[in-house]
Amino acid sequence: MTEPVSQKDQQALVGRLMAACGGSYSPGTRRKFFISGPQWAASYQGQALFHAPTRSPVQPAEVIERLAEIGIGWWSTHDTDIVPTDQLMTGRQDEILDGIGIALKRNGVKCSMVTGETFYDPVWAGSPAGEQPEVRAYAKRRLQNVVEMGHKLGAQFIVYWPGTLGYQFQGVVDEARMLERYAEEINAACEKDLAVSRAAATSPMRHCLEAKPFEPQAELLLPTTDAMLTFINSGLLAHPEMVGVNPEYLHELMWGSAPRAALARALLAGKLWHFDVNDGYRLKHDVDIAVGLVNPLDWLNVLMLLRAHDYHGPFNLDFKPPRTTSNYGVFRVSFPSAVDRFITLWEIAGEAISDPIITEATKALEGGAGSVDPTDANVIFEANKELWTLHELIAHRLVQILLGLHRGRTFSG
Ligand code: GLO
Ligand code: MG
Ligand code: MG
Repeated sequence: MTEPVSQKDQQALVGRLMAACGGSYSPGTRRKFFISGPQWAASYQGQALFHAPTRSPVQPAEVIERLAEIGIGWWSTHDTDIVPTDQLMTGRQDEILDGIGIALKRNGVKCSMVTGETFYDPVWAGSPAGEQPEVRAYAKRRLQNVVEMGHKLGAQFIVYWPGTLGYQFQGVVDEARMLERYAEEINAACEKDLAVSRAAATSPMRHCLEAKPFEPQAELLLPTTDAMLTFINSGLLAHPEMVGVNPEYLHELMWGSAPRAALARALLAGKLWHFDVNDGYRLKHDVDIAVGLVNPLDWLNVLMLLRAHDYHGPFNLDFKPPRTTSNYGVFRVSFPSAVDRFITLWEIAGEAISDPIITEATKALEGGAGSVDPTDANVIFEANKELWTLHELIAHRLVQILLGLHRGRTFSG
């Protein structure tokens, strides 16, 4: 029989076991990384279609304070995470933003990104770019208002997850028309940004499109980061140079893609500006598990790619603390452990990149076998076949480095 732990002793138990886990970085070290904590992740109450909330609400000022204690130096938010929908674009919005500005300053946290909610409110039921002109005019105002909020909070990035841009029933909307209309809304936001930044003599923000393959519509018009890149280059955007992408690790995995390959395509297009980091499973719904809890090896590979290609944008912790984690656990376990796994994987990626065995094997593969008859496939294959064994050797080495086996962690029978 195991001993029950009474309610009053449970936080102390979690705190003690978390400390016993070790492997955590100091707030100062964590702050060196461009990691942002979303308001919506920290204040998520665990609710969903089949789920009642399990946690109580957490106000922005408290989120900012807790992130600062952990050492997360950046904060991101939806417009409606901080201003109720009916108070947007009113004097109350300004008061709220002033209060948040004070909380940010007091805690030494910066706002990195703002984003518009275009999925939750009933007004978006038929998508933010549907048939009715008044809905689209409201969508434009909302996005332009997000731009203003971003400037006020000093954000460098604005993210657009279009949410309900899609449909439940085929044949109701004209997809091409809907995309044209959505582009007009992004254009309105870019124009607003240019006007505001010109007037304030500041730089315009980086506008980043985020795709998701399923949810919250049955069919979505921009389901993948590649679709977003095509949209940026479609000729519909008035300022394609202002628009890049915010891939989300899990959103790419959900449709069966290799997230690392999706990131590589965005990198090559010069459009990888912002990155939502989390974890989950292929071909399942958007479980938004914290980074590295499901696919640490894949994450190691992702970070090797980003380090090798000098990605310098934010890593936005777009996960949902699970319903089984308490309010206390969100800031004692969810956020610090997510940051620490991320930093550890980042450092392991650096180690793997400079590992002498991987370096030598990679160079050998790139050197090839030397000059052989260039017209004879069989001769080329025979000349190289021993080199190709290095592929599996490199894969083994990566797992060794990930698990620390190269440092002598061996198991004997
Ligand atoms: C939902 C998205 C969402 C966006 C956020 C930013 O699946 O991941 O969290 O990242 O709305 O635009
Ligand atoms: Mg996201
Ligand atoms: Mg998600």
